[in-house]
Amino acid sequence: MPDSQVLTSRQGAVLTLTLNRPTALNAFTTVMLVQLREALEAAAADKQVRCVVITGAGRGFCAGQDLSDPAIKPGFEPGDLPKDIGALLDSCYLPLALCLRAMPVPVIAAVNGVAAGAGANFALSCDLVLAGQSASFIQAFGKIGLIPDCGGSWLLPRLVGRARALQLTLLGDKLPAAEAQTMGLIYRCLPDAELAEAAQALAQRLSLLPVLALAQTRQAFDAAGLMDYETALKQESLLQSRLGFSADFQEGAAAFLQKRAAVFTDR
Ligand code: LHQ
Repeated sequence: MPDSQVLTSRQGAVLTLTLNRPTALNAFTTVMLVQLREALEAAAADKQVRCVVITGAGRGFCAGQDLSDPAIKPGFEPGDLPKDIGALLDSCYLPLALCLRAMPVPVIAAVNGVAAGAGANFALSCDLVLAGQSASFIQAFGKIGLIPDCGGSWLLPRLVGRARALQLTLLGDKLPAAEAQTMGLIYRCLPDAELAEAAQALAQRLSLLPVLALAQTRQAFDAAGLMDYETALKQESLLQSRLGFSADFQEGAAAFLQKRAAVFTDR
């Protein structure tokens, strides 16, 4: 679709989704949020896709919610009533975030420029976050009178601890990608010119691994965060039991014993 706000391209088993509103730094419109979720759902249903990369067109990754979108735009005339932002979260952000966290394959964010507000938290919700040196992360919510959304309230303290999460969100300062790596917020900061190729190489590498187990690792981490130790151990037994019957485990163990490269096929 030429006027799509989310572009898709395939390289082998890797699907790349590009947020495509470069003149507005790829700020999320209602249309883009729906197209992004639909693209992720299509990837989840397509057994040929074994890894997804998400990036932005132009100089930004995503500037968060488009504040001029009719769904939330404030009225400028006396008597204009505010819109219900919670309704937009419920209808668009919540299903998108849940879809991302339930993806049956690894998802890489290739953050090519500024990631602000919900754009930052969407990127940080991906499994591995690569960022170009000129990229930055801004928890822009407080400056416009909101709290961190798109999973940020859950994710940020878990990623960097309460003190740093509060620093990032209360102050809302621009965090350069290199510092984001140092504080453990993201996986890796790279020279801008290397980002796209590095993201593809990482995605190709992941696509050759048993992606079923990789996706379930993310789900096990997420669920274990809410469990006591013994319950987490029992969850490990249950998930491991299921994976033990998978073709990928049979293949992985056999390939090791037969001293050959494994070929994984499960999804
Ligand atoms: C934008 C935006 C934008 C529209 C840049 N909207 N046009 C909130 C409400 C409802 C429901 C769900 O959840 C949320 C969560 C959120 O995401 S709240 C946070 C929303 N985002 C922001 O507050 C960030 C606003 N943007 C900025 O502070 C700056 O644009 C940053 C720091 C991201 C980049 O600054 P610059 O590099 O100096 O670029 P710029 O400001 O010149 O922006 C370029 C263009 O993009 C410009 O348009 P123009 O026509 O003047 O060239 C901006 O108006 C437009 N743009 N962000 N969120």
